[in-house]
Amino acid sequence: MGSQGRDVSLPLFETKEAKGRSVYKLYAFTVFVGICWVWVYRWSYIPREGGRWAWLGLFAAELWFGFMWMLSQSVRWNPVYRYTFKERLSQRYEKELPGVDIFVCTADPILEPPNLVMSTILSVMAYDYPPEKLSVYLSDDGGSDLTFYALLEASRFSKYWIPFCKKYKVESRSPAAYFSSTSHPHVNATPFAEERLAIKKLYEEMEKRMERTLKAGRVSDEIRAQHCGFSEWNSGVTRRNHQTILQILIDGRDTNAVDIEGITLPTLVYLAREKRPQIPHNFKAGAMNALIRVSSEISNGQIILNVDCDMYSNNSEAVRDALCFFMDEEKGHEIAYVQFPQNFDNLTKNDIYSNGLKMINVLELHGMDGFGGPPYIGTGCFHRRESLCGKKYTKEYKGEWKKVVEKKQKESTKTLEERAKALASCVYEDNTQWGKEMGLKYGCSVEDILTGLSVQYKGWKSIYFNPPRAGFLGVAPTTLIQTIVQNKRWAEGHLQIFISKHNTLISGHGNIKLGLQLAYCIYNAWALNSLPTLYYAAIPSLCLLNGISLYPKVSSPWFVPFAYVTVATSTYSLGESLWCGDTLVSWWHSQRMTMVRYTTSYLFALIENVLRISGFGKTAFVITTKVADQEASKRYEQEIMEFGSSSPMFSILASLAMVNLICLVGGVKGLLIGKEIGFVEVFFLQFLLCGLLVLINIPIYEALFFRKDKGRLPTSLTFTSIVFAVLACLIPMY
Ligand SMILES: *[C@@H]1O[C@H](CO)[C@@H](O)[C@H](O)[C@H]1NC(C)=O
Ligand SMILES: CC(=O)N[C@H]1CO[C@H](CO)[C@@H](O)[C@@H]1O
Repeated sequence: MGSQGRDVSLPLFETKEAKGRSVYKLYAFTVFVGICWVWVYRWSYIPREGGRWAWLGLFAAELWFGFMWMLSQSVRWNPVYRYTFKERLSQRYEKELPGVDIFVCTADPILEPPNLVMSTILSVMAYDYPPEKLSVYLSDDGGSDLTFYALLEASRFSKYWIPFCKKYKVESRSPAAYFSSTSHPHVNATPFAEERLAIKKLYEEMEKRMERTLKAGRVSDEIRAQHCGFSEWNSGVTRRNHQTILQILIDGRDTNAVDIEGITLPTLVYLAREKRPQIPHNFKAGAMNALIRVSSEISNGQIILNVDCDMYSNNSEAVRDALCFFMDEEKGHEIAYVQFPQNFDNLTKNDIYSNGLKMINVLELHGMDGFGGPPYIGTGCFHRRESLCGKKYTKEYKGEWKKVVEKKQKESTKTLEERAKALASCVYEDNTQWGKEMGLKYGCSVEDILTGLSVQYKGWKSIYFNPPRAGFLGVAPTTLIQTIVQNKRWAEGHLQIFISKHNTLISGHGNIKLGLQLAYCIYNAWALNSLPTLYYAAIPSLCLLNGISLYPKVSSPWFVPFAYVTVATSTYSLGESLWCGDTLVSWWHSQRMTMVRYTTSYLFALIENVLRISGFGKTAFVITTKVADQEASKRYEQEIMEFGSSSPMFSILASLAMVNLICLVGGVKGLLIGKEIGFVEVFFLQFLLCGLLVLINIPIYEALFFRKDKGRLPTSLTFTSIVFAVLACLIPMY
């Protein structure tokens, strides 16, 4: 690897295992024993009548949850943590750092506002990395001249922004985040403060111009005259029907492409791949594949970074961090991608919709890393170009970083554009392996997961890197329906993988480690949790109402395993949540959101898969909006759940909440009348379950009955949910 003469005895990164795993394993063992006793009890005491079916159903649900609990152990068994040594990288390889191509995908100028996208673009252009080796590509699936215009503005602003960032080592390098954060020294009259003020003014002017144009909905003739690229939109371009539009806004090879200090700028490219109504465009995966090909003509960086358009870089050294893994002399050559966690900067304190994914980010992905690597989660991920393009890993493979060809052809920008354009046409992929064996895979709503998995099947490893200062910060959904829809899309795609030939239990055998095979199943089988959860959230309560006992008495020895499993897993989950950086209240919210996701998102994901297999529905990519109206934003900040429409998903939630309320009231009534001696003793666990469900649903009762704001549940839904709930309560239990 051309490392002669260097001290390569020290690695570029190190890996540490989590501490205290033996205590954890002991705990897990006791819970496992408890679960087995629960099963034994269910099996031994099946009633002959009076609740036989309810009992059997509960048994099935408990079997399922028990197995899911065991699967969830895989990601807790062996978490590992990674640390990088960037000084060593710089000492050994500063001169021969590889080219890095950064892909940003956007799909809609209204849902994903251009100023958000441009902040992302500017933050990655300003990476602490040799600019001649950095190229930034924006794929605009909206095919909108508004986005092109915004990028043009960004390219101009970058001439001021990048030197400013580098001179003063500014963090974060998203201008929006930088200027909106308040923690800046207000020292006047230092050169820094003056320059900062001047740049801030430029930035605000740019923002205003973009806002004005966006509001007008079209680019004014005056602006159109400023760049010949706008002429592409002369010929009736629509979102779904247009030729390839490729514009190299900054050509890094061009000696005139410099910032105000005379330093080279990173290459900046706008791409709207060709779209025709009758030809499937394969959503984000299609856009990524077009970018892979186009970039191979223009810059051909050996490393590809893929970020969502709303996910700015919060750490200018992230590229170097990633390279510490790829360029490590001993282990680097087997690494296909380095995944950063998906962090967010607009979560409220107690994260009401549990969008922070803390448990996954802080714990579970480290667990997967211990078994060969995290999945590719579609953003904040550095890829080795070769592995993303379908190359198989072999023992002989050695990454060659030195071959960085000086691409200083004398070809003009125009000719280069023309040549690259052909690669983004919609017929280019016909009869090729693109979308199958090359690039991102098509036909799955979590194309990223599937792609990462198949890279792992090809023998590559991946790395999860979660530094204390977040590498990337994105925008999380801020309403309930957005959260539910996003989770539905994820669960749907995961289930599609689970029931396909890519299922990790089958195809993974011999390709990836057992721990990883099991870990993938936790997520792949998400949607299947919906039915057992619905069952568990309704039937024990209905049986309480009907006076059918489903759990052991408090005085029975069988009560012990139930109590132990419940208390131990809840306490552990609370502890884990606090350890991951959540608050007590956010843990409680996350319990509610688990219920919500399991009974709505996952149920619909399951239904959609059933429809798809039986040849009805088709998967469609839904972009979650990044804008919310003002009142709703305010409620979000106050952590009030946002409903506001009568989605069928909400009907389920409301009906379920009503069922539990009625059952609890009915149960308490039975208690007061004193139907039986020892009523509480017999029904203790059912009371507990039903009571907890009512407690956790309090925000839903508020939205049904007490709230007056626009985010409440509509009155019609209040009625239907009551009717549904009463009907459910009238069903006799067997
Ligand atoms: C983002 O970067 C800023 C500036 O370095 C830092 O203060 C902040 O903690 C980072 N955010 C996260 C979530 O790590
Ligand atoms: C884009 C967006 O919705 N941003 C919001 C993120 O959340 C903060 C409050 O926590 C809002 O101020 C932002 O407007």
